[in-house]
Amino acid sequence: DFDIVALGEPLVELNQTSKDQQQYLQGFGGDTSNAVIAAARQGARCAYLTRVGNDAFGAQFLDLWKSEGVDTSGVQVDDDAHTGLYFVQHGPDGHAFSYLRRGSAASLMTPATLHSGLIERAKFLHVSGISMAISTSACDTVFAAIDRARAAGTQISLDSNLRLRLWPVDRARAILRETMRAADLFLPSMDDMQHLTGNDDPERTLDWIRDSGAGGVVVLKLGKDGSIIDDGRTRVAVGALRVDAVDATGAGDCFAGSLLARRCLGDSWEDAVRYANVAAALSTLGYGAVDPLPRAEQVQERLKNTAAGT
Ligand code: KDG
Repeated sequence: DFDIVALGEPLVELNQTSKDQQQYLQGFGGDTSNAVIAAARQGARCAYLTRVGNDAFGAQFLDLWKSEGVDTSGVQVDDDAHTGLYFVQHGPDGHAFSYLRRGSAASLMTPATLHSGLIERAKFLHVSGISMAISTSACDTVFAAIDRARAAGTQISLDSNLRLRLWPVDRARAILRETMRAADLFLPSMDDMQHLTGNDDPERTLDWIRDSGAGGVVVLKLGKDGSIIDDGRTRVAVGALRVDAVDATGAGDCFAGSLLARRCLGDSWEDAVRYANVAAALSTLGYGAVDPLPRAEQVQERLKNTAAGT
């Protein structure tokens, strides 16, 4: 059995490591893949559902997941499509992504090709806005996965991960609203919500989410200001760990994966969010989405030192 089964698109990452020399470090990304690897590093039993190309990058991903202990029985290999790719460029305003992903193997997922038997055996199904934005057939696949999760009693986790280059804001808002109603856990970022609602106030944003019909736990991510947990009755703010970030790529995914992992290991929401805040901060200390994802020992150590004020 599994703690977390995630569904989405893995992307090979080419990360600019220096502004002057045009050098790129190859790594791995894709929000839901990052999340499931982060969760596995915290000790959760994980599986990933996707399609990769029958190419060198697809093979590298399969090796990566296996080496991270992520089950790949739900990964299909497509002979006629490629594994997607993105570049990360760093500037004064943070990082920016450029994608080469149209027509990728993952975007060709359909409900009919969705592997059966994994979602039903998991505590959580984790999906994101990106999983639904990459194509209409992938979006249908997410809805099919959610139906299966509901029928099996598997909880549904949704990260907003809004990418406005992938879909128009009106469609993103409508689909995310529908999905957040189905979610037992919704993980929006304040940035994403600002694009969807036009307001930048956390309390009003949480009200908007509740008014949209979200009935589960909502954890609103405020970046370096931490997060607010809204369990439907009370709202609790949890502070973030201040670090000198090098590259924030994948920090939100690390947050999602670590939070889910800690919930599966029995933490309260507040403890799990506190843990995930620290894990996400540590993940920004190196370049790339996957490489700097911390392991449980590192997060525990940092939590201990933070509690002791060192
Ligand atoms: O959160 C990091 C991801 O955005 C990155 O790994 C690439 O999945 C990606 C995307 O579609 O932006």
